[in-house]
Amino acid sequence: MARKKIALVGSGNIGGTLAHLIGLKELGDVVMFDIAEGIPQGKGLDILESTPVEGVDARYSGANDYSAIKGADVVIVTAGVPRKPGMSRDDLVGINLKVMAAVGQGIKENCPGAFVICITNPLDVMVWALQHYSGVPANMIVGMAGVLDSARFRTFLCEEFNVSVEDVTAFVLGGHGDTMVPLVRYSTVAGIPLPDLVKMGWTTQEKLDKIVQRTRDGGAEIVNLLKTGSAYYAPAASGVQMAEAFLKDKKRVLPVATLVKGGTYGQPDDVFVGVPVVIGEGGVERIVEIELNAAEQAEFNKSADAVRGLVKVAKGLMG
Ligand code: A3D
Repeated sequence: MARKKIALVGSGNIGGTLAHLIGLKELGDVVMFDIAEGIPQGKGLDILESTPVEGVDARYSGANDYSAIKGADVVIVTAGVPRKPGMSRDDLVGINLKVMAAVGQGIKENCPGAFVICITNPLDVMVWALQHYSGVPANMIVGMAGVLDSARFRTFLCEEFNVSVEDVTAFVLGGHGDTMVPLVRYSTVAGIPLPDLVKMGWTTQEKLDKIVQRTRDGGAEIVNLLKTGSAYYAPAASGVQMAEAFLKDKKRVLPVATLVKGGTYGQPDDVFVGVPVVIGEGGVERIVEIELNAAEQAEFNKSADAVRGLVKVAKGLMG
């Protein structure tokens, strides 16, 4: 059986980390693409030269021409510009929209059957734009945000409770932005929901509220520390988990940005936004619609409306 082909469109900080992790996990052969000449070729060769040390088999190549992604099984898109201190994700919409137009065309011409994972910000709007430009069916295109936001939430909860990362689960819904909705009721330590842990005296409501806010600000916290760009280790790990779920038909239940339509999650019209889904060989095989209480639904609606607002801005720019 031939190895799977994974195309990374964008070979910057996240692209390079994705390439490294994919090799370490032996998920397939990697093609790195970028408009910057020499970067995908250089990073690809560097990582290839690490494979004998690691004892993993994966081929690497780099390219500046979209024909290199022909026949890819998975495409992970990080092409574009990250934010700098003082910028919001939404400030990137104009510049990264043009990038999605080019990437979408490249996918359409070379690998329209691929499972596409978008990471470029502002996330939910870029997934919408990439689907528009690539024509990939809605079940085969997702945005990475919820896995990362949940991982940040889980990290802070592990620190608070001093328990293993393996025993903390968390759900973050909504758009990837200031309006994201960390779901406290559905987040647990070994199955015990967070509100119960407050009752058990493991933490206080006040501390929990602070953790929720830190999760919302998780991206900005890193941007302010790095000053020259945004997070890339955890975003890459999150993207790889989603790719693995598809490639190995794992049926993982993961929060991703997907097309929510037909009244699902109480939405009046179609919108790409973060909800839990099952990912397997069919891409998004099912949306998991959990019951929200009135406050959670209101927060989710606000988040979905923020995405709609930005899609409107994007449509205006597209003319
Ligand atoms: P960076 O290291 O700058 O890499 C981006 C790469 O894209 C660079 O190598 C560019 O040369 C390349 N590029 C620019 N335009 C094009 C184009 N038209 N075609 C192909 N390649 C192009 O950034 P990064 O890797 O740190 O971040 C990439 C994106 O991910 C940014 O938009 C970030 O905002 C976003 N991001 C999203 C999350 C989420 O959780 C959704 C987290 C962190 C970063």
